[in-house]
Amino acid sequence: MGTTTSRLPQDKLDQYSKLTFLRPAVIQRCFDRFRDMNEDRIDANIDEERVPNDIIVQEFPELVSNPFGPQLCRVFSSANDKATMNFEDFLDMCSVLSPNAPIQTKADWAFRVFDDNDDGLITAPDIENVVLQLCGTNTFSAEDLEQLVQHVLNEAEGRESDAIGPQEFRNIISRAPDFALNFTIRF
Ligand SMILES: [Ca+2]
Repeated sequence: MGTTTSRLPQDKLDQYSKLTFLRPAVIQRCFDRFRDMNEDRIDANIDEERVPNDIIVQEFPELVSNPFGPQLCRVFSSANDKATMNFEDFLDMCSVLSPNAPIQTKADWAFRVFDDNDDGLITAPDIENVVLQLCGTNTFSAEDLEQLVQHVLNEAEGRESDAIGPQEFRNIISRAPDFALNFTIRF
């Protein structure tokens, strides 16, 4: 009990250091934050402990102020219903959001966040969803929204297009230096 039970075992720490972009001290800090959110605190099996996404979002000021906070948790969740995270899901998210993660890795996960209907392409419904989340539902008329979406798609591909694929998305991100800042949390 006490502080010893909340420390990650050394073998797990070594394993996570190899699998993530995080230093051991940061991994331990992530573990402490995860355990603080977990009311049950089942010590027997770290992998079985799950925390609802909405609690994780609330506990992270960086996520609660991010309009994509809930979707971030969803894409990193290994649960069937995508509504909870275990520690490894949570650590993967922390790793990708860390300043050490390469921008291409951040871009690949951001693609999954924006690909709301999970069909491997960013199309009009996904962009509409992004715009509505960023600007609210009352900002644009349906016609304006449709024009805006088509404009975004055409700008991205540099030609008439109805979808953005993962590679084009990486190219867009590489031209947007602010993107990495918006997809980074310091722990
Ligand atoms: Ca899609």
